[in-house]
Amino acid sequence: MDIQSIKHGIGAGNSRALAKAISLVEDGAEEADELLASLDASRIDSSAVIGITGAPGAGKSTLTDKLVAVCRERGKKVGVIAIDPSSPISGGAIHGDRIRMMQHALDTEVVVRSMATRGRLGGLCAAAGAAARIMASAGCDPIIIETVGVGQSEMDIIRIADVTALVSAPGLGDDIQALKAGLLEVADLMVVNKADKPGAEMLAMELNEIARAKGRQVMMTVAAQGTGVPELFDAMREIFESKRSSGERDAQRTECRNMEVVDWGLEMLRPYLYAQSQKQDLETGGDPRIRAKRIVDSLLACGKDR
Ligand SMILES: Nc1nc2c(ncn2[C@@H]2O[C@H](COP(=O)(O)OP(=O)(O)OP(=O)(O)O)[C@@H](O)[C@H]2O)c(=O)[nH]1
Ligand SMILES: [Mg+2]
Repeated sequence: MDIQSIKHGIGAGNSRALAKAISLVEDGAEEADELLASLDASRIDSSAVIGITGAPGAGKSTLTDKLVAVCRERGKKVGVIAIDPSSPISGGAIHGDRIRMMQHALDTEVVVRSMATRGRLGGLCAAAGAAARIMASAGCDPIIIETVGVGQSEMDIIRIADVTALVSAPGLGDDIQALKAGLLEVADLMVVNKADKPGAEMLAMELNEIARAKGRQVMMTVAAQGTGVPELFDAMREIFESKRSSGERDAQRTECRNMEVVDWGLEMLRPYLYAQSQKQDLETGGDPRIRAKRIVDSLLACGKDR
């Protein structure tokens, strides 16, 4: 598939062209720039990026799957980006996610992409941000970004997504304490999944106290049955629209773009830094931190001469 047909294919919403485009960007191909420059800004602007994050085993993948089903019932084309903290090869978590997505496997209006975080120099912003924009250009709205596990990737997701839901469930033990500390501060709404299990009401009440103080809502779902999922989708869409009209969404996206520039920049610099270090090692040696500073200083001095 040549670059012209990929560009044309994205505009026409062709899933194969879309997948190819994301691969070109991930592989750092020459044509990636031309492709990214040709994306549809108005589609990118109107498409909602939804983040699903939370405790391991809370039901994020099940919920994502059901959100996809709700979108499909409403005739929407959906993009899903699954963030995998493990390597692309071991891929244990992703395997399960893939299986759960099987019911949408033959649906060309559902585009699923998984992305590994391990081995990535910067955060997730670069890879996932570009993928989300390509999906949006191909007509996906919303784009759902789902994380696995707790860690740095969660904060990145919250940056990339316009609206983020923090998913918890009864019976997960101490995880909730960790959630309370950090992520509750930044998530747009909280979901108590597994509302069919004992302890769900109690958990919702606990979260409600925190949520009320922050002006956030707590919603209950039984993702396994799809209960509460259409309501959750509506609530997320509503938050998206209100953030869009208040300008908050634009401010968030601007911040995310800046982070993305940093990510890309670091990724592009990596081979140069490595090569310089190899050279330096033979000539001078010294402590790695000092060597790094020397390389960066000389790079910055070059920039000033221009
Ligand atoms: N009882 C009950 N079980 C559920 C519900 N939603 C999901 N589960 C089950 O909970 C388990 C974990 O669900 P996942 O969707 O894989 O959870 P996850 O948050 O994606 O898990 P990780 O990706 O490993 O962090 C699975 O066995 C689901 O079938 C629910 O609403 N009620
Ligand atoms: Mg999962």
